[in-house]
Amino acid sequence: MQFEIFCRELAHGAAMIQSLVAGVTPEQARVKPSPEAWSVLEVLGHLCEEERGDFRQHLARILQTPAPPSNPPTGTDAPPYSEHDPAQVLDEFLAERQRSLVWLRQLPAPDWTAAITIPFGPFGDTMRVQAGDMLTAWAAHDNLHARQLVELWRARLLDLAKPFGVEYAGGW
Ligand code: NI
Repeated sequence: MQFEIFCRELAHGAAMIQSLVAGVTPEQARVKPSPEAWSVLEVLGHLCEEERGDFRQHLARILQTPAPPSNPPTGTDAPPYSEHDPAQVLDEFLAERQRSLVWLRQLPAPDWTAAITIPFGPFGDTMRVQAGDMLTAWAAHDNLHARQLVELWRARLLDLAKPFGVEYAGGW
């Protein structure tokens, strides 16, 4: 397990997400390019929730160690992210990621092959997950939503470009 490299990947992942939403106005952050597509704000809200309540909580459970406290605590009655300021949601995500990294780096000799079986997917399936799977999936989750933010960036650019076109850039 290349633990320190994965810690750095998680740090870079947060920086990448911050870059991908740079310059997005609060109005643009609420735009959904299609009814089923997420807005930038929804992606940021999801990343915040996942940071607080998913990866590090599951990793802590697998390693049988306490997870770091979240701010606000998970499960509290906060208003939905659609009512929040996108810049504030981004800051919350970055602060939670920082907490995660401090927590990860103080773990004493984690057993990356330790495993639990957890619910997975919408159809009541379960999955056996090792600690190493959970850490690497955490970084891959940043990657997945970065791709989504690139698609949103593209949609925003096309809109901003009007009445001009971006065909000269090459095929998408
Ligand atoms: Ni996700």
